[in-house]
Amino acid sequence: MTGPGVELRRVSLPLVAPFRTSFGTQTVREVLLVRVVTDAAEGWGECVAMTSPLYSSEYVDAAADVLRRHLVPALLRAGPVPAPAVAGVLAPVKGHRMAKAALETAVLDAELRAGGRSFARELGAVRGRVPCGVSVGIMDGIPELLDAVEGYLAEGYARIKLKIEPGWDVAPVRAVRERFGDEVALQVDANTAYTPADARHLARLDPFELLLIEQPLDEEDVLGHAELARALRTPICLDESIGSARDAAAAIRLGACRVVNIKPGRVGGYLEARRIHDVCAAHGVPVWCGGMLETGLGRAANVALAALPGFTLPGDTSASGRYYATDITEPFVLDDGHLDVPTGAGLGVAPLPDRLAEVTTATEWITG
Ligand code: OSB
Ligand code: MG
Repeated sequence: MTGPGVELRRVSLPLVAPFRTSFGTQTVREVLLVRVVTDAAEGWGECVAMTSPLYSSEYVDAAADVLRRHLVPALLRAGPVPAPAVAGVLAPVKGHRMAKAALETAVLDAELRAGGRSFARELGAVRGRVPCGVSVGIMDGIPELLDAVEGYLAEGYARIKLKIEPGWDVAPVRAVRERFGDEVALQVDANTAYTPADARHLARLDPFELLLIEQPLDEEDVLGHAELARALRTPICLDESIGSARDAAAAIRLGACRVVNIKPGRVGGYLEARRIHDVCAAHGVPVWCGGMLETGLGRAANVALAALPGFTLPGDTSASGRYYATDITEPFVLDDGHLDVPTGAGLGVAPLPDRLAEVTTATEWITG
């Protein structure tokens, strides 16, 4: 391999337990990794697209296709591009923010590794460790849910998020409150499973003093969220609806959310994620760092982002062991409910070569 190039690598990692949401059940995480090789360094980016387009329109085969056919060729044609200019080079391609985020992250990682600077420092982190929450899937029954929540609380998680859907909402929330008390920081995530006609039903969650309800309505229904917000005491947090800093500004202006879940892999990368953070901070809107079942690579960058000052709520930045028995990097381990922010150059972590080889299902190399 001479000169700059980009590797697309597919890995397949079994989850420690099935993860059920209102849009489906995951048992295996198929991940697309992007490795950018420059004269000075190499860098990694993790694409958060899932196997099927059920959380959002992107999915892993489509991300690989648009990277291979459009995004990587555009980047290689542009010659050496500093990370802040990558988004502009990729802008003629509409959408595909998850694919773009992975490529930009890999370029940024290579740049920072070459310069000996960490993601945390580059993004403006103000903390050395971040408090972590955990996202708890829909279970077969309340006893199974209570066992799962008990285990996570015993591990030290600072906040519990319950996945909900029609038929699994008030009862699990009530059960968790009755068993573990009002002090537990508790929130719910519907992944768009409700409609505006469910407003009165969702108001039944109000007595449980949740931190927030995440994305109850369709991704495109920002106005619907604004109307729902007026019918609920529980603050609305948007996830799927926020694809950019402009989306965040509009949603806040409309009164569609009082909290934002910032998912770097969904908004086109860490630089746009920071702009969302800045917009929210300017409006006094608290944010937290979302997750997409990332490996240690994506987790490292998420934890760095979560150390910015506006991230005042614990994120879905759980320990590696919540997802994978064996991660592709050294595992992130919870300490008193926190994860340490990596301090090494770039992401501060790298894939363990033998482990990476074991879980790799395909690789391809793209050069100009
Ligand atoms: O909506 O936040 C979500 C996982 C996959 C896709 C969407 C979501 C999630 C989670 C888990 O809730 C987040 C994580 O722990 O990585
Ligand atoms: Mg969500």
